[in-house]
Amino acid sequence: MNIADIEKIRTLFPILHQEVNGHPLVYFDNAATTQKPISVIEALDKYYRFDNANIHRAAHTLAARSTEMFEDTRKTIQSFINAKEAEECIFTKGVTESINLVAQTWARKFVQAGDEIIITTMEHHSNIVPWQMICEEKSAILRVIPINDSGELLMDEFDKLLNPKTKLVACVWVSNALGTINPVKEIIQKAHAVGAKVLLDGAQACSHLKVDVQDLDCDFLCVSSHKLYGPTGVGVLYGKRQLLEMMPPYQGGGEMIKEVSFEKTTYNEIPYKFEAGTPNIGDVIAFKKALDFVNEIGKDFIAHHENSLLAYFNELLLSEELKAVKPIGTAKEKVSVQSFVIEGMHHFDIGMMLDARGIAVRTGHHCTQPLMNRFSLEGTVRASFAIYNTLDEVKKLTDSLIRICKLR
Ligand code: 7TS
Repeated sequence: MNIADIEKIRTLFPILHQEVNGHPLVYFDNAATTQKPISVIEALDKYYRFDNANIHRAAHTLAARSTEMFEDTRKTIQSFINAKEAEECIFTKGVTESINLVAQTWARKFVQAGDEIIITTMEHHSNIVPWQMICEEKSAILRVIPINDSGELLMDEFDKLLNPKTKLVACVWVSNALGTINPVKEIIQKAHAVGAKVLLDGAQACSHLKVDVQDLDCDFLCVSSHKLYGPTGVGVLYGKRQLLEMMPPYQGGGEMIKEVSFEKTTYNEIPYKFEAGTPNIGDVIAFKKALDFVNEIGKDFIAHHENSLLAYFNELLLSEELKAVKPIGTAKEKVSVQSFVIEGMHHFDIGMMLDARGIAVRTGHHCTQPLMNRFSLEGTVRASFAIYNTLDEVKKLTDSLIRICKLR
């Protein structure tokens, strides 16, 4: 890792250069949302100053310009995830909407009574509740892959759950609470062998890992812009063309139609069939700049730097003064997310004390209540590191934790 490079990257993020509670901000809540580089902020400003117009509809110059930029983001995300075609990338509000879209269209059409959907113990609520809703509606059955104490999937148990009634495996690629990287390629191969489709929740994976949907052969991948240095309110649903074409529309309205009469409406081609109404144009356009930012730095460099932050944090946690700190999520394969608890202290109090020193972490159940139950916890403190974080900041966190541990 080159410290000079990281210092240069930090200059691209205006928000990092401020004091919080009298201390320089240390932002370790990146799994909730990442900060945005200046290129993203300027793209939003430029769009509303010079280019704002509704897309796909008018003959005028601004509309043509904004349509071109909007579709440019689609091409950029296509190559970012290596989809075969840009039309396989549908813009949504985020991962939550991408999952609900598949649940309410594909699953509603193809899941029947007695069919089974498999998820994992470490899913975010957004990859649990939509499937519970469809299972209830269809009298289908939700099955859950258990995990070990390190937070790794028990793949033998997955093998036992798979059967010809399995219609879908909906699985988080990287756990937001534990950081575990799941063996998704193996999961996809095994699921396909029994004829099931696979949806990957890529909310956390896409900012840390290389993504190649053709190599993975996943059927659906859900992506969120705001966890990838882009604006909030933008996500992507990737789906294989053949599947998207078989799916009914999600919402009815403008843009998703070919022709409307009171007797009958015919639907537009993909991706527009799934993009009813005026989308979040400015944020989609700015999302391209976030993808460009990640591409310029490169996933190898990002992974290398983030892994060194995680390794340093875990090394510091071994100190005698921090022996009350218990890491939660110790999988062999993981990204730069570390949950922990301190014996005898409430996670929320720890979060407040860290905030008093300008350190932003997440506390609570991280929208993974069943996972917290698996560890018999109400919640954890979670530090999640991104490309602009430094070893020095990690040291500040452990120094503060030492002080907090002394208060026990
Ligand atoms: N899936 C995972 C694994 C997530 O981490 C999140 C958000 C979502 C789905 C929802 O994504 P969205 O695009 O709809 O926002 N995770 C978190 C978090 O860990 N703390 O705040 C939000």
